[in-house]
Amino acid sequence: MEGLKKDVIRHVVSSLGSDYASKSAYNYYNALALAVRDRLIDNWIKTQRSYYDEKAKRVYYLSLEYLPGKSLMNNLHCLGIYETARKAMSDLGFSLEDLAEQEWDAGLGNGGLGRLASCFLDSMATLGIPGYGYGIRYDYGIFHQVIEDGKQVEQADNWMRVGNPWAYERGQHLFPVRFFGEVKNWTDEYGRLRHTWTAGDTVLAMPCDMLVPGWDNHHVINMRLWSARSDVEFDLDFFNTGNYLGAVEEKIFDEKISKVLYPSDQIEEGRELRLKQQYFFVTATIQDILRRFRKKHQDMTELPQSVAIQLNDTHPAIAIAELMRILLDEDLLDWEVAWDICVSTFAYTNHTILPEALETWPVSLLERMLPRHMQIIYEINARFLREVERVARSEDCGQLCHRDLDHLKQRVSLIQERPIKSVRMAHLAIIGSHSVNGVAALHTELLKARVFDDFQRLYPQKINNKTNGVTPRRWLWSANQPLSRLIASHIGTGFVRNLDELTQLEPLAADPAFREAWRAAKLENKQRLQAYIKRKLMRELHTEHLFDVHIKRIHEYKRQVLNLLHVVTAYNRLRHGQAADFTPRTVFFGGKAAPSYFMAKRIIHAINAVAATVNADSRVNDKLQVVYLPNYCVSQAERVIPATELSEQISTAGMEASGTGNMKFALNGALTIGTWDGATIEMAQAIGPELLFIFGMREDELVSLRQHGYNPMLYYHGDEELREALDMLRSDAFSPGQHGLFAPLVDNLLHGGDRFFVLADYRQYLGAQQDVGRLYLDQEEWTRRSILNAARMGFFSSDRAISQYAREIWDVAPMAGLQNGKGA
Ligand code: RUG
Repeated sequence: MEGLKKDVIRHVVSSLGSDYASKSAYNYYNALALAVRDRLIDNWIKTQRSYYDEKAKRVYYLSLEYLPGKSLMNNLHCLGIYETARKAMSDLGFSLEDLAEQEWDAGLGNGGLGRLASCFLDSMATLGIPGYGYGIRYDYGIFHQVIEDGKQVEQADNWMRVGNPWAYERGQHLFPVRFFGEVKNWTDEYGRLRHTWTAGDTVLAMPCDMLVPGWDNHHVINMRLWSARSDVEFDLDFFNTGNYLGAVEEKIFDEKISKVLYPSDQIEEGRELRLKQQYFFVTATIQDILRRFRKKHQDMTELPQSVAIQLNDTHPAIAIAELMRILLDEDLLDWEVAWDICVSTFAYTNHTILPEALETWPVSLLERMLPRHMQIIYEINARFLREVERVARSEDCGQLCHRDLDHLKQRVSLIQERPIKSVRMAHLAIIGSHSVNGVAALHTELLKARVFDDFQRLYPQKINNKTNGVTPRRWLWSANQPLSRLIASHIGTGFVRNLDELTQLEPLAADPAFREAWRAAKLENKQRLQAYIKRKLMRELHTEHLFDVHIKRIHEYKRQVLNLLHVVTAYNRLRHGQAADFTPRTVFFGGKAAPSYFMAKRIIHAINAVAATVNADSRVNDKLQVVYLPNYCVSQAERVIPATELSEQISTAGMEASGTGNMKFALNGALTIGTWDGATIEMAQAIGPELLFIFGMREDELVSLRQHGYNPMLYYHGDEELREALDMLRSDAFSPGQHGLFAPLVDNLLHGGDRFFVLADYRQYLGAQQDVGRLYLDQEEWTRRSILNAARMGFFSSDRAISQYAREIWDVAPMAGLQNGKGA
């Protein structure tokens, strides 16, 4: 402890240039972070060296998004120095918890996809997999959400303003990134046509490394994030003519590439700068990967034995064309050889079946910005379509009908002709990869049967499932110390590394004393949340209420509106005196809406309007409260999830690819009210469906309902309570003086086809909520189920997911000496 204290003081003085006696929390947080980083860097260097020494096959995880959140607590726990740090900082006059608050969330992602990437890096580090995360170091992460007059207002997330003590910026290792320009043809000595791309503009990519430690194993992996730097400090011509601003303009323009994260989620914006970001990140990453590979290899055909590249969604899919370009134009390999290398190296994870989220890029844009890549994509397509023809005509192509060949070719082509001629990035990713995986069992089945059915017939082995998982280090141990300590006191701490060990809790569910202790841990977390809400929102929570929580991105398919209709119905019952047996509850909502997503923003407004009415109504507000948690982010989730008793996972069946919040809640002992969707299905199967509140129509039932003509008006006319709730929303009951403010929401349901079947599931949802209320009154039974939920979550560890990727996709083994946890 004395060593840590000394290091902290030294950093306050020599790294931060401050007086250690000034006792600024900001300085002491930074100094502590630097002292922790010092303890990571040696192991990071040793880890990187060991990869070379052991000629390890490396995994590169390419993701345009990460959501690490805050690093301090997690890193202290991983290093096993949490208690030491707590005492050291207390000696120095600080509470560790307060210091941790000084850190800004690294919000370099939109939601589940980015958080999954961060969980995966944590698991690679813990399992000893030689892995690297690659991404972009956005200067501005996901916007900061404030709620003003009930509406979302976006503010810039200037997370770098106060510096980032965790990152090493490596200004000496810059990689050139080229755009635009032209392609020249030439003939090589064997008479083969070759191509050289002479680019118009060049930008530089600077690596910023953030260290990701494993759990108690000395294995520290790297998350390398690229930051754009101009290759001109200033233009001398301008400078000489006295035009200083002109001289720096180009520099500012170039550095714009990594300025800001695109805040869309499941809605592709298709903007030129976004494509620039994708290529910027991909080419710098591929250059870095090949630089490392070439240190030990001359023969490029050995690449797939040494390197596995996982594409997190289609965002980095242009990497396939980029690697082909390098192999063809720089290494001068033949097409077939280069293509084999690519396909054997790349693997692609799909995260959605929503058509509006499947990326396409206009051919005209690609031709201008990346002319050589567009040529390569055309060539990949031509060869692929010839192959499709061959397979379709072959005897063994069971279901493929060659009479339908033209249609088939149009459907699978990399190029879509309408509405504008574009490249389908998902098709590029599928064709250029040896593995395509979905993220939960149902999602993968839908990929095979619906979205990519043609590809499933063409390549029956390619599409596979890897159900998502979450890291128990952050989402149980670090976020929920009261519960973790209780668990550890009964079954030891092995569960942090091997989550299956939680099954040892099962017999304890029958022990009243253990149940009481379990409830006490939950209460402690509820009180902690109460204090937080009081501080942030100046609201008093009732901790004896059932805490019912719906936090995730705001999207129509996630059906926050269904939850809101339940709230309005409960409100009506209470004020009409029809709810004598109502179990008091506080309903929490939280989440960000994409700034361009009108309906999602209106949903936020409606939730806040209903909250204002309900909370102000003294007839009901001792029994029903609604809280909107502004600026939902990783660190907020770490506070809210441990305090949650009911987890809302109510997406339209078939629409949520997996969900990972669902796993975090159950792991922390919340019971789930949910639809038969995403990974909630597998959770119900692992836990026992009777221990969750499952309701609603299933995916195949919805398909058939749609086919037979779904008429939401029938539900409206046939259900008095539903009608009352919708009419209130449409009128000014929640928006005094602003008649019709929420009419777009209601009209969308009643006259817009209710694409997400809110009305079809309303009555069943109400029934399930009634079951929830009833069960909550029986605290012994509730607690028993809560314990069993947590005890059966072992499968949903990201360690299990990463082990499957490593074995079944990457063919990568953990580093010797690390399999059992402890490092050398
Ligand atoms: O919506 C999905 C979630 O269901 C899933 O759990 C998560 C991680 O796999 O990815 C989310 N997602 C999908 N985020 N962006 C997309 C589409 O690009």
